[in-house]
Amino acid sequence: MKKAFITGITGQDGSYLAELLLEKGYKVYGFVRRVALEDEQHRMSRILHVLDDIELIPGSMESYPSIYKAVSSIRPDEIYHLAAQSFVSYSFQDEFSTLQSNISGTHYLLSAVNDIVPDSRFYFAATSEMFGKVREVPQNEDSHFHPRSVYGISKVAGFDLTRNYREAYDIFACSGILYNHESPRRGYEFVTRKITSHVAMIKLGIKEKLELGNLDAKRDWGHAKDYVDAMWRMLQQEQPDDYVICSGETHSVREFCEKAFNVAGLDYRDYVITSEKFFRPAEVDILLGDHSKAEEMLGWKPTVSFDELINEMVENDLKYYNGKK
Ligand code: F7E
Repeated sequence: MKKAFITGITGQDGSYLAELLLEKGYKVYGFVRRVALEDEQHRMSRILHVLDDIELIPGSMESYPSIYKAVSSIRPDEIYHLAAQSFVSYSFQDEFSTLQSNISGTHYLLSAVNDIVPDSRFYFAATSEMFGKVREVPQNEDSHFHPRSVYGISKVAGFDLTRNYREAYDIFACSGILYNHESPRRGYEFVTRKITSHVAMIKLGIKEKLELGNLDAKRDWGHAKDYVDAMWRMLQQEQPDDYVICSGETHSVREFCEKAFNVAGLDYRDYVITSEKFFRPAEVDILLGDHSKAEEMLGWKPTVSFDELINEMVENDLKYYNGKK
């Protein structure tokens, strides 16, 4: 039985990936903070339904010894490194801890993998935020990096570390350059879930308004469930490589609002207000990816459309808040 080790297993992607790997017959191990183990209902809400089928190892991406111990005890065949401080806005408020945990955490894990299981396969969660202030539209694997946040900077460093372990030590290490990916399991701080949860609360009379920042930013949004499948495919290839994973469409935050409010029969212009406090010191104006390489090499392409994604998220939040009333 193949063994997979997932960091960030309690997050949106970690939970979908754990389900996928269990379906494929893997033994799944997750790396979690000790506090999560003490507060299952909240911190592990996305993986409660698979808790009996997986094994959780307590530790921290800030502690090399805990990472070393976890990798030594599991000796995984595949490692999926998803853990990160991933909220771009927060990275402006706490630059130092974002850099520390995102860069050192990745470096510690790569180093432990190289020492203990050099023949295993390693996946790094890179991001379209590395492109930042883009020079070309759409972007592909060869596009220039110009990150616009400390989060983006930390991911460029993680990407370079991953590539360097591949080139210097022959580790089977891949990076998925994933564009925004959403689902009903998305955290409430990200704009899509913030919008769909507010649509539901406004529809049900729990809230009156939705305060947002830049409505003109454009993103390439896909479904997280599709994207974790691409991660797995990368590690099944003959050669390690890096891939852009995206929907190949770009839409503005305003368009997302319009469609999400429409699902509930509302007009976003009656409820959305903008506030300076949600604008970023440096914004990524437009992201649009080209997934030709993934399609050709991995046989991967997205299966959920923009409209389907929005419908699923709004319906889910309507059901959730209805149950709370
Ligand atoms: O913002 C604008 C905001 O926070 C999207 C992460 O998973 O995807 C995500 O990063 C856009 C930005 O995601 C609000 O200014 C307007 O232009 O949902 P977001 P993100 O920053 O694109 C990439 C691929 C990652 O790697 C990241 O880890 O929406 N926006 N008003 C707002 N954003 C938020 N959060 N809240 C607002 O009120």
